[in-house]
This record gives sequence, C-alpha cells and structure tokens, in this order.
Amino acid sequence: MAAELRRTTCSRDCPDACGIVAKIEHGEVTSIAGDPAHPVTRGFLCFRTSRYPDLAAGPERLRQPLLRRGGQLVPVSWEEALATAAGWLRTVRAESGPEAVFHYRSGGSLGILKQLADLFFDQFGPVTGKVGDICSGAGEAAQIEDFGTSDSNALLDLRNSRHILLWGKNPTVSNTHLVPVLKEAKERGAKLVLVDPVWHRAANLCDERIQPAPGGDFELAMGIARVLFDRGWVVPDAASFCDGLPEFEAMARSRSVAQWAEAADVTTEAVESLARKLHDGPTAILVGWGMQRRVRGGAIVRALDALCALSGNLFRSGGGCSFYFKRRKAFAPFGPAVVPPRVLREPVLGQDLLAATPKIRLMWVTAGNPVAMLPDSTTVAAALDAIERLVVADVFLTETAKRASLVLPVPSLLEDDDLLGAYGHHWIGESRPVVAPPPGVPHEVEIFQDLARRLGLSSYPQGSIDDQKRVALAAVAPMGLSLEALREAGGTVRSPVSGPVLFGHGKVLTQNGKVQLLREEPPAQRDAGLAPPSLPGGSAPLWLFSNSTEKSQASIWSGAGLGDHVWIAVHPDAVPGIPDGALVRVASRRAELLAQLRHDNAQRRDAAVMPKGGAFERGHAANALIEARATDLGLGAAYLDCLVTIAPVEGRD
Ligand SMILES: Nc1nc2c(c(=O)[nH]1)N[C@H]1C(S)=C(S)[C@@H](COP(=O)(O)OP(=O)(O)OC[C@H]3O[C@@H](n4cnc5c(=O)[nH]c(N)nc54)[C@H](O)[C@@H]3O)O[C@H]1N2
Ligand SMILES: Nc1nc2c(c(=O)[nH]1)N[C@H]1C(S)=C(S)[C@@H](COP(=O)(O)OP(=O)(O)OC[C@H]3O[C@@H](n4cnc5c(=O)[nH]c(N)nc54)[C@H](O)[C@@H]3O)O[C@H]1N2
Ligand code: SF4
Ligand SMILES: [Mo]
Repeated sequence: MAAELRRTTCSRDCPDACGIVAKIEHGEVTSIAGDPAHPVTRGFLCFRTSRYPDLAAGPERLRQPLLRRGGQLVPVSWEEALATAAGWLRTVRAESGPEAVFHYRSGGSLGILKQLADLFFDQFGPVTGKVGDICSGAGEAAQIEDFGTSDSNALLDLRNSRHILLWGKNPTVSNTHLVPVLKEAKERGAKLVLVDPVWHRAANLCDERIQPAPGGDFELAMGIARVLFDRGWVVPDAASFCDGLPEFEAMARSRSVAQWAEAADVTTEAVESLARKLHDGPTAILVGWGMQRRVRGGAIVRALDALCALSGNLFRSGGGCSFYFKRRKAFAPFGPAVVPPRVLREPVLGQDLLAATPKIRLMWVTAGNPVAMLPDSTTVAAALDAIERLVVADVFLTETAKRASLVLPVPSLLEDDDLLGAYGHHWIGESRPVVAPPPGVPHEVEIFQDLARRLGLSSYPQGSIDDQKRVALAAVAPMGLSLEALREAGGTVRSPVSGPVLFGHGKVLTQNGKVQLLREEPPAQRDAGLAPPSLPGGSAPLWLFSNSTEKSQASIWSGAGLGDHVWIAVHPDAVPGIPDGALVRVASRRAELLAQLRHDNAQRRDAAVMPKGGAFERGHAANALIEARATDLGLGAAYLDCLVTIAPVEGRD
C-alpha cells in the first residue's frame, strides 16, 4: 500500500501551533514533518514533536482506562470507568456539594474544544475552580494593566524592525519557528540583542548579548529609561497617551545610570546601547516568559511596556512589546462565564488543596501533570494523595496519573480533532486525527457527553465534534473563517480579527485609552529571603533557572530523556574543586536532590541551570527544590526565585 500524507495541527503548549504532515503506512504513522505550506511552520518540526510517534507507540501510552483496586491500577472497560466516574461525581455532589469537586485543567493540549471540559464542570456544579496562571499570569496581567490587552503585532511584522530585543527569551529551544523570522529580519538589516542572565544558543543569533543579574531587568529598564529622559529620547507627546508619566520619570531619575547599571550588574555602555536602540527604531521588544516567573515579574514586564511606549515604539510597525499572541481571540466561548463557589490558587495549589475546608473530595485533572510541573512538588504530591478520588485524563501514565483512583486515556495529538489558535502568531489551525486512537478511546469531548447523559445535564452539547467546531467559529465564520473555509485552505487560515499592528491609532485598550505606566518600584530581587542550607564544601547561593529544554515538552520527554540523573549547568568558578561530570548535591530551603554537574564557562557565576520538566519520583524535578510563591501580578508562580547551593557528594568526589 502506498504511503498517504495527512495534515493536522500540533496542539502542544507551545507558541508555534505547527502545521504537521504525517506519513501513514499500513494504518500507522511512520513519520511526521512540518507543513511546508504553513507560513510559520515552513516545513520543519521541533526535536520533541518530530519524535512524538515513538512516544505515542511507547510503554507509557495509555490505551485502556485504569481503576485503582487493592492499591493497584488495573485495566477496566470504558463502561465501568465512566459508570464509576459518574457515580463518584453524583455521590460527592450529593453528600458534600459541588464545591467538594475540583477541576484542574492545564495546557497539555491547547485545543479550543478542551474548554468543553470546563463547561461540563460549570454545568455539573459549578465546582471549585482554579485562579491564577503559572505559565503567563504575571506577564499577561502586566500587559492588561498597561495596555488593556495582552496581544502582539503580526509575527511577520518583525521584518520591519530595525532592532529586535530578545528579552529573557530563548527561541532556539522554546519558540523554534521564530528563528527563521529573526534570520529574515537580520537579512533585511535588523540588529538583534539578547538580554538573558543565562547564556544559551539563541545568543549565536544576536549581535549583542547582555547578561544581567537574575531579576535585575527592572533596574536595567530603569537605567534605560533614565537615558531616554536625559537625552530627550522620550517622545514629545508621551504625556498625551500615557498616565503616570511624572511618577515614572521620578522613579527613573531616583538613581543615576551608573547606579541602575550596577544594580542590574551590567555596564553603563550596555544600558546606553539598549536606550539608543529603542530611540533608533522601529524596535521590537520580544518579552520571554522566564523573568515574569519571579515575585517581581509583573513589575519587570510593566517596566518593559513603559520603555516601548515612551520610546515611541508602541504604535508602529516594526515595534511593539510582544509577550503573548491572544490565541483564543477568534473563538466564541461555549458557555457563559460562571462564578465558582470557591477557588484555589494555582501557584500554591498544594498548600491550598491541603488547607481547603470543606475538603476537596474529588479532583479531576485535564491535560496537566501538576506533580511534576507545579512548584513544591512534594506538597502537591501529598495533597493529591490525600484526595479521596483523583481522576486523571491523559495520553500518558504521568506521575500524576500514577497517583489516580481512575485514569482515562484520551487521544494523542496525532489522533485528536480540534481547533487551535497560537500564542506565537495569529494563524488558526485545525487538528484532525491522522490515525485512529487505540480501540475504544473516545474523543475527550465524548467522555463529557457520556457523563452529561448519565448525570442528566440536559443542556450539555451532544452534537458532533464538527458541530462544536462550528460553535467556536461562529463569530468569525461570517468573516470568511468557517470550518469549510479552513478545510479548503488546507487547515490553516490567518485570523481575521488580528491585524498587522496591534495598536495602530495611538490608543490602547485600557479604560481611558491611555497607557498606564508603572508608578512604583518593586521590592528588590535580593529580598527574596530564600537562602539555601549551607553544605560542607558547598557553593555560594546560586539562582536556579529551570528552563525549557529542546528534548521535552514540560514533563513529557522525547528521545532518551534524562537518563539516571538530571543535569545542572554552572560556571566552574561557582563550584571550585568540583569536576565536570561529578555527581553533586543540589539543595534549596525546601529539598535536596542529586544532579550531574556540567561546567559551562558562558554562565554567570551566580546562576545554575536545570531542565524544567524532570520527574519528581526519580529525583529529577527542579520543582521539588522550588518554593510555592505567587508573583506580584496575575497569580503566576515565582519558579525562578529559588536559590540553591551545590556541594560534592561525600565519599564520592
Ligand atoms: N522545547 C520546549 N519548548 C517549550 C516548552 C517546553 O517545555 N519545551 N514549554 C512551552 C511553554 S509551556 C511556554 S510557557 C513557552 C515559554 O517558555 P519560556 O519560559 O520563555 O522558555 P524558556 O526557553 O525556558 O525561556 C525562558 C528564558 O527566560 C530567561 N530568564 C529567566 N529569568 C530571567 C530574568 O530574570 N531576566 C531575563 N532577562 N531572563 C530571564 C531564562 O534564562 C530563559 O532563557 O515555551 C514553550 N515551549
Ligand atoms: N520549574 C519550572 N516549572 C514549570 C515551568 C518552569 O519554567 N519551571 N514552566 C511552567 C509552565 S510555563 C507550564 S505551561 C507548566 C506546564 O505544566 P503542565 O501543563 O502540567 O505540563 P505537562 O507536563 O506538559 O502536562 C500536560 C499533560 O497533558 C497531557 N495531554 C496532552 N494532550 C492532552 C489532551 O488532549 N487531553 C488530556 N486530558 N491530556 C492531554 C500530556 O500528556 C501531559 O501529561 O509547567 C510549569 N512548570
Ligand atoms: S511543539 Fe511547538 S515547535 Fe514543536 S511541533 Fe508542536 S507547535 Fe511546532
Ligand atoms: Mo507555559
């Protein structure tokens, strides 16, 4: 039988939402590649998803529902699984009210139809919900405060930039399809600057590299602001479109450029160079997600927003301060917004679960692995273990699924059927099953349709998956983006509700149409009060970066994975006498783990870098070391406000 090519869209939690072309032979996916016709994908996929077919065929793939009996997870029929789930939901609601049920949904699939899981729990309850957003909470809240929305100029508008500032961003690893756009901009003469305490491969793309102190971006931004004010580089009409200009100016002028530079641990030349680049625009600031995962993260993003506005780059093509692309903007919601009876805070979920009174008796996890991915894994794991009924819907047997009372398999990203918006560009995509899921595995929406029938939720939508897609596209279908139009176009269409420039007319979307400038200095980064224990032969406290790695999507690893030990990369001067490759103790205030040391001369001497998605049970999870703390805005998680010490393993070195 000849090979057949089938198209879909990647639904992983990634800015790129790639078009995928799958090669099918004898009913199986033999390889996948990037869609050459997709304007952002341009024919290539990342490391982790190119290898996804192996993962989906591997031993961790869930194929049957599993029910805990006598302490073991045993395979059961779908009928038994769904009858059990419905029975538990009914009983807990009858005995303890809907607030005893908690639905936790994360970003394992960004499919728009995943919101039908939320609709189910809204109609069944409403149940206890989560507030906050550990991924982008602080940054989005900052931009909403300043601009009234968090969205971006069109991705390809970067072709019009004279300078591009990659601020705490590593596109090579976590936004791969931005790289060709950056290269194109360079070919047109744009200059690129990287501002990141960590040295990574994206540095090779850049003309200038600045490695500020971790979290020192606020001071760096204020130094730049001071230069803009001193040189007359603040646009003359700034007061007409900004609120808070006198306060912001006073803050910038409260220290000299040299003082700000010193506090950020950069040279005054670096500060001046960045100010000059903002003045010599159009200059785009591309704000990464890393630095907003700090207690002062919201204030840092607000400071960058202010630099963009005051230097005259906010309203112009080639400019903008881009953090996020509003991926749901084109889609209609499936139901009205519902006020939950109570909420738990995502960044401190373990603590909030343990403290909840009355207790959470049933927790349903959709598309998340909180044990590995939320801060303070030990507390999260203990909180999950204390719940009477934990239901986990996932593609793989994750560390969260292993703790469940009931595990429900769902289609993999190559078997799913959904709609996708992207948070790194403005194209809309359709995902279509390129192969069938394992026998009996329903579409995730069909799980909720079945439960709704069992529980008598008569207004839960019971139509086909295509019907649900049409509901989601209702607002944009009259603008030419119907399901049929999407299919005719090969599965990808540019969103009709996003233009080339986000704020074209000198106005933002705040209540009074003016940019709201940051008015107050946030507490110093060093006030974090997170000193690690002192260990014999241990290093000075090092800031722990738990960054994305090419080989994993959060906790889901492709290829060989981490092996026996998680790695930690540091400058050799930070760990005098400990050789490259040695096994070391890594200790924070919360916990300690073993890691394999990697010497890296390019890193700052106060930084240590680990992958973000290591397994908790194997002692590979950065999140075991990280304290659960919320950010200043948006209830994000301050993952990066973590100090560790690195010490030799006694008797081994
Ligand atoms: N391969 C891969 N790609 C992914 C993911 C993945 O797990 N693997 N995850 C996806 C997800 S969920 C998201 S939200 C996105 C975004 O993910 P990001 O968090 O943007 O991705 P990272 O590549 O970890 O980049 C964060 C960068 O911020 C830097 N940083 C940290 N603290 C500071 C600071 O104080 N100042 C400055 N200037 N920089 C700082 C880090 O050193 C790092 O280089 O990526 C997505 N892409
Ligand atoms: N230390 C540290 N921790 C971090 C970060 C960091 O930078 N440092 N980054 C944070 C960020 S940005 C994020 S977004 C979170 C990510 O945290 P999570 O969203 O919990 O990340 P994953 O481990 O990818 O878990 C998603 C799960 O969804 C499953 N899944 C995929 N598709 C579907 C589906 O269609 N239905 C269902 N039911 N399940 C599906 C996947 O198999 C996977 O197990 O991690 C955060 N944790
Ligand atoms: S994970 Fe991101 S880069 Fe990789 S295929 Fe999916 S959308 Fe593309
Ligand atoms: Mo994320």
